[in-house]
Amino acid sequence: MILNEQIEHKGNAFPTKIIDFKKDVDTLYFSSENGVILQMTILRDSMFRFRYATGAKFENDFSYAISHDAVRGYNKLEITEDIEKYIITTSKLVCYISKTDLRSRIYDAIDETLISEDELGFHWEESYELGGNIVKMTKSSPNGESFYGLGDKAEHTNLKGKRFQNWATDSYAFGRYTDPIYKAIPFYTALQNKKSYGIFFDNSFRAYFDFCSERRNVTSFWAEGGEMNYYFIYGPKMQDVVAAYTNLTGTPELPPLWALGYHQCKWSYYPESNVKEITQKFRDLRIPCDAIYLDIDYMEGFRCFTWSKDYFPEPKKMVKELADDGFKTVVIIDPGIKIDLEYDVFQEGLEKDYFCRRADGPYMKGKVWPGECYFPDFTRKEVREWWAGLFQELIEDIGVKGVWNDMNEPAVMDVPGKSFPNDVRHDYDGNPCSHRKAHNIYGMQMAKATYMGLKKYNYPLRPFVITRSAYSGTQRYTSTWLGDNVATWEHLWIANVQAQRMAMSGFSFVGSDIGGFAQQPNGELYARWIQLGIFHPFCRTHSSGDHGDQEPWTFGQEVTDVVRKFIELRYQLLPYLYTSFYKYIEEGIPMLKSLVLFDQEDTQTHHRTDEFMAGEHILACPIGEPNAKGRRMYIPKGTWYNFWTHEQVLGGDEKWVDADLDSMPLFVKEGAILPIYPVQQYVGEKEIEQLTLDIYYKDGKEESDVFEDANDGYDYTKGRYSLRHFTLTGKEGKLTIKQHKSGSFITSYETFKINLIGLPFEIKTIKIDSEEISFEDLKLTHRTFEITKNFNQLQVIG
Ligand code: MIG
Repeated sequence: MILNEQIEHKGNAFPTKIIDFKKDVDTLYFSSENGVILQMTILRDSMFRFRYATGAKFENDFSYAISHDAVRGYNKLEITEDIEKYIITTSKLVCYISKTDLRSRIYDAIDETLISEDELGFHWEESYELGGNIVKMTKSSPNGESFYGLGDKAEHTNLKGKRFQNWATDSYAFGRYTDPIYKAIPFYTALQNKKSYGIFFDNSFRAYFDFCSERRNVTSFWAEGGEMNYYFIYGPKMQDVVAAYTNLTGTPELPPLWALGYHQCKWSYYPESNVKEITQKFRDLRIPCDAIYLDIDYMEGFRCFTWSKDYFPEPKKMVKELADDGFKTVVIIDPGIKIDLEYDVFQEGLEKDYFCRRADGPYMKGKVWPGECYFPDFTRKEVREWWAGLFQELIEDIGVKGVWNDMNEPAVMDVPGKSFPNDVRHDYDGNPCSHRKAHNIYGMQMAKATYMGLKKYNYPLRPFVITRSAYSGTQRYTSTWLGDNVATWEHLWIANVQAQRMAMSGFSFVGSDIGGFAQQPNGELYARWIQLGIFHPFCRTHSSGDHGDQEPWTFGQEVTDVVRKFIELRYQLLPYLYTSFYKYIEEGIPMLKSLVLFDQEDTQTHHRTDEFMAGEHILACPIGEPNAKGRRMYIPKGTWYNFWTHEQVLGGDEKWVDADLDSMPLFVKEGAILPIYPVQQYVGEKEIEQLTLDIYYKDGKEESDVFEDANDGYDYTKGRYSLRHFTLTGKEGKLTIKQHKSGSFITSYETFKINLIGLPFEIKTIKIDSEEISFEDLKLTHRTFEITKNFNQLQVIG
């Protein structure tokens, strides 16, 4: 490991005193005597961008991460100066820029507490061999500060005391301490004194983050090239920091609802008869499933966009038969294109000069599954359009519904570094560069090109893409899985923290290979992993072929029943899950929340790893070891209901929770209204005839939403959705639920089935919109009754 100190001694340069200041609307320029310019942009009252040039000139301002739809604008901007500093004031923050060395210091504008300050601040080292600078930033970190985020790191949720590297890497059978791995997401949040801010270091070169690992009270980040270019985002609520970052880097479209169903995968299901056997078994055993995956063996010699004539002689027919049985077919597509003059994709790529080249002109040649390959330069618009076009047959004609992009770190076999050499050239959309700069965004641009193809040929239905590699902003185009994990209990823990971490890094549509990719789980581990997986936005069992079977029925009757029970639960919770997806894309609220994100005021949450919120109202915690009859877990402050027993629990400390193999610790926040669908074997199997609302009584107020639409297509973007906003108020013998509905979509059902849970009184009267309704009309049995979906106010009176 290179120590900062060693680097510092190699000849760091620092900005000197400010000799010029200019303001251009929302952007400020501070120039130092030695030619450094700090460009500071006020994006929001709580979001500043800091960008530094050395040598008096900035690079072309280009980023793959930033969304075109990012919100911009502030209420207040005031700039003053005194003898030592410039003072920039917005309605949320006050920032000092030191006149002697450009260092910044940021305060909360309201209570004037210090939020963050540069230690050495920006400095750099010239990189003679490769050109440009190694750009560095150090900030002071007070005792007690914690750090979160940073994409897919397999470590403890709280990153304090550790150092990480961002360099997308194929990491078969990675472990808790393997770093870097598949993704490069240079965004983290910090929490100190109950206040949170975030840093997004938008630089795609190999980058490092040190969270008080080398020096106790210093956090630093640096990159091997490019500019020091970062965004400072203030909360003080961490959830607002994450939402603002998510807005800045963008959110996806709604996925088709089937994409939130259960998916089954293996490397590889083939031939066709094997695929049919698997799908048939799901239906026979009545285990819901929406998608079946084909791994690399479906192709002819691993050539992308071909089908093996032996294994899949009639793909269109097979895909149709699967579709008739409620299965969507998802296929893998890798970036490597086999060098084969008879192969049309290769020929065309060669003819049109779409493949990446080495610095001196030869093609980038690397070995992957098909053997020697060339690789498209997805950082060129023309190449992405060509790639998108290659999906026409697969999607439009054959009827494939989703595509899975693997090996896009990019991975190359049997070479040092397991990827392209640094000198490989990329267009970087008109900003030609070496692989040093393009490596971390290569997978993202491939996934984007794939997304464009699916969007075009699946229209008017929605695309579904999965990627293994990602940079910030990739969530706009695709879902993701966490790579080649292992069937061990430790990996169940890793999958849990990785998914939480991805969600707090703006990328909610994430899931692990359930059961583990390498090696084979026993039934108990598989069942416990399914229990975790059904709360992840992307829910797929996947495993490598050489370690035995991994289907829900592989491990005997007891496990099969447990797995069915939990997959059924996922299908019942689909409207809840879909609603949380909607809140994610509309408001940037992560679909999974580590407890620190849920209640940062409670310091007990700052070091928790296992418990998490799935959506707004469900608290889940997987069982993480064998032979458990339950576990201890931290229940956050507030009142909760045990999901299974409906027993009320007061949070604020650790508690033992029973959970035999057929159960798991699950709690519902009091006041929640959970929308429930009937079990279906796949999305769309049944028309929903009634929506069940499980209402968890609260003495007080709580809000819930239910989002529904046509489950696919783009009508929702034209207002054809149904968003029900419920406000529940419970007090002294009276429970009131108000419904506000927006959107013009008409749901298929006419009535709600109401289940009242935890109601502390006997029901004497029920009123809908102030009118008393007879119990007979309501079909009241105990605390369950049916009412019209169109009520404005429901009152249950004791
Ligand atoms: O070198 O396509 O992570 O999900 O099954 C292995 C075969 C290539 C790695 C992926 C995995 C996939 C496998 N792939």
